[in-house]
Amino acid sequence: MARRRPRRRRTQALAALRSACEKICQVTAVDIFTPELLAVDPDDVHRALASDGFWIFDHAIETKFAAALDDELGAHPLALNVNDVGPVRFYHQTYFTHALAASRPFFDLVTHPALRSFYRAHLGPQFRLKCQRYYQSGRHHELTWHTDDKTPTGMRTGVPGIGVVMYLRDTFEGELQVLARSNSWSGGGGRTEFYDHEIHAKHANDIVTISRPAGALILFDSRTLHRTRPITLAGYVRKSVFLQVDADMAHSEKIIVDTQFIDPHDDELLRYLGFGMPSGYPTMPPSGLATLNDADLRTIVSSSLRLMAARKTLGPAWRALLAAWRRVRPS
Ligand SMILES: O=C(O)CCC(=O)C(=O)O
Repeated sequence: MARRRPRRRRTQALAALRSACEKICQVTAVDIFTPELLAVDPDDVHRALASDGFWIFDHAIETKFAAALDDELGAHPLALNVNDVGPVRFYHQTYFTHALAASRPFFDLVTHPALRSFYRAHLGPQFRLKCQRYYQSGRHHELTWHTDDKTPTGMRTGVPGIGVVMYLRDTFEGELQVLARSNSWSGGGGRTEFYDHEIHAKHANDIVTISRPAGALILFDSRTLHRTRPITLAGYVRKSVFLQVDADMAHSEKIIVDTQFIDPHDDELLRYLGFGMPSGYPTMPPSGLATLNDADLRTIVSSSLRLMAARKTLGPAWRALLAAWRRVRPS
């Protein structure tokens, strides 16, 4: 009798360990990038970024991986009074900025050696993750023409950098648009924001609308003008990953990461994630109560009212029952 219990516990512990290992194996067994992407010569990417200002690879992310990542991160509820990282609502968008602290697959994607080889080819050995996000964009979202070589207050920095967009679902609405070769002239006037009408008037022939199926990978030079085409289709939600990487080692948004994902012997990884370096830039977007949408507010109000009503009615009834039980229970 005395020996059976520990053995059962050991068996349970072994079963739990086996199931945890299986889970890890399942995650790592799913390839992130396609063999075609892994065969790309980083120097070709560099040449395209330098001459055209952007580079597109259609079937870069394995479809299964893209869908699984979207399912995982898209299912997280908003981080409302939860003691963990989670997504926030910003008007027509949902941003999961700190997903490096929530998802191993997201971490493995963002830090993948293939992406790092592209950054190295274009930026040299010193590059750093400036910000990262999984995001969903719904109807009425749009982003005006802009460049990314700037501080959070819009001051041009001139620091070489790369923007990365990955489509997790087919994207034929609200696509990323880039202005071909604008990396060669955008630095001239010191501006980082541009009006739609001036781009259409002066550069209509250079606008590239990147309509692609799930799994597309797009890299653009930080000086390349780009925007998000307005989303007009009711019910449509664009789902993507966005990264900014640049050669400025003294600034980034705050990177929050689950330390168990990190290989402490990978110096380039530690530098990329900014270990021991200043950050200092505010986390985007500046979300708050005012950026929740009407449906969020309705849900919060109705669930709060239900909770308060339950506390006021069931609470006293429960306490009365407990008191009665204490009086009658055998001592
Ligand atoms: O995903 C897009 O369409 C563009 C994202 C972007 O440029 C940004 O968030 O600054």
